Order: sequence, then C-alpha cells, then structure tokens
Amino acid sequence: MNAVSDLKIVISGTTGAGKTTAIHAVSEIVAVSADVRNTDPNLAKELTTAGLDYGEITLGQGEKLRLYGTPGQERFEFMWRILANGALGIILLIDSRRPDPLREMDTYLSALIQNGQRVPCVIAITHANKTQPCPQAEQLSLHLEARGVLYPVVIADVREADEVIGLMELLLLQIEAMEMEAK
Ligand SMILES: Nc1nc2c(ncn2[C@@H]2O[C@H](COP(=O)(O)OP(=O)(O)OP(=O)(O)O)[C@@H](O)[C@H]2O)c(=O)[nH]1
Ligand SMILES: [Mg+2]
Repeated sequence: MNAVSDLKIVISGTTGAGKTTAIHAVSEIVAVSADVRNTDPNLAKELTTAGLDYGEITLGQGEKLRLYGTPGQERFEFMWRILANGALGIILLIDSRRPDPLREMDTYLSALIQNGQRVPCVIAITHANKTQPCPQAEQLSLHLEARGVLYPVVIADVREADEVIGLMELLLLQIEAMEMEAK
C-alpha cells in the first residue's frame, strides 16, 4: 500500500446510522464534529451533525486514513457531494430501522458517486440485531448485484472500534484491488 499512504475516506449514510459514533470510536486524534441540537421532531436524537465530522486513524500497514463524516439529513445533500469530492473510498452506513433502506442506499450512492466514477464502497447496516437474520442485508446485496455493482454489504455495530476498523480494512482491499487493475 505504499502508493497510497494518506487516504481520504468518507463515512456517509442515513441520519442516526452512526457516522459520528464510528469516527469517534476509532480516531487517534480528538475527533471533531459539527453537531448541533436537533430540532427535527421526526428525528429521535438529541444531537445531529450539521457540518461534518473529522478524524484520523493509521492502520496496521501504515495507511493513514483521513475520515470525513457527512451530515445525515437529506437537506444537506450538497455537503455529501462536497465531502465526497476526491475521496478514495466510501463507507455507507444504513440504519436497519429505517422504513426504506433500499431507497436510501440509492439516494446516497447517486449523490456520493457521480459521473459513473468507480469508487470503492462498503455498505454497513447498523442498528441490526446480530442474533437474528437481517433481511435488509440480503435485499441491498441482491439489489446491487442486479445492477452489477460489487460492493460488500455487512452488518456492523459502529460503537465498537474493532468493527469500524474491519469496515476500513474491507474498503482498503477494494482500493488495492482497483489500483492493481489500473496498473
Ligand atoms: N444499537 C446501535 N446503536 C448505534 C449504532 N451506531 C450508532 N449507534 C447509536 O446511535 C446513536 C446515533 O449515532 P450518531 O453517531 O449520532 O449518528 P449519525 O449518523 O452521526 O447521525 P446524524 O449526524 O444525525 O446524521 C448514538 O446514540 C449511537 O450510540 C449501532 O450500530 N448499533
Ligand atoms: Mg453525525
């Protein structure tokens, strides 16, 4: 991984899915978040990100990741685009409790990945009960497969640092594979 030692990674996805939580779980600097008091009655949480989150982590082989978390609410779509600009990979968090995870995945992917670019991406379903089958994971996988998109769909609890690091490693594998292809 010498060729890419400083990577911009974007963590995006639905409101409350755990973007801020994920960055704070793993960042080796004090992560910065532009969280404000939530005023949306449809959103059952006290704080919500209105700007961005930022953190940094260095993985096992010395890859330094610069982590940018997006705001979740769709009215901030312009921020998703700004933050995704120049990103080498995306981790997309989808909250399993949302009524239409499929539509939300499509909404985020089309905003984050523009002009038919090939951008490595890992889809992580959060707030899922790991002791039970996860129909959303299968639904999202089948949907991507039908469109010929090879993104892994996994279940993660992003409150756990190890699980967030697992998502990053999965993403790095894709980034490496794409670099090899380009050579
Ligand atoms: N059970 C469970 N709770 C989680 C998980 N991920 C995050 N949480 C909790 O969900 C709440 C919301 O997390 P945030 O990190 O603020 O979510 P966000 O995606 O940054 O939300 P916005 O900035 O509003 O878009 C926090 O209380 C977390 O502890 C998860 O995988 N499982
Ligand atoms: Mg947030």
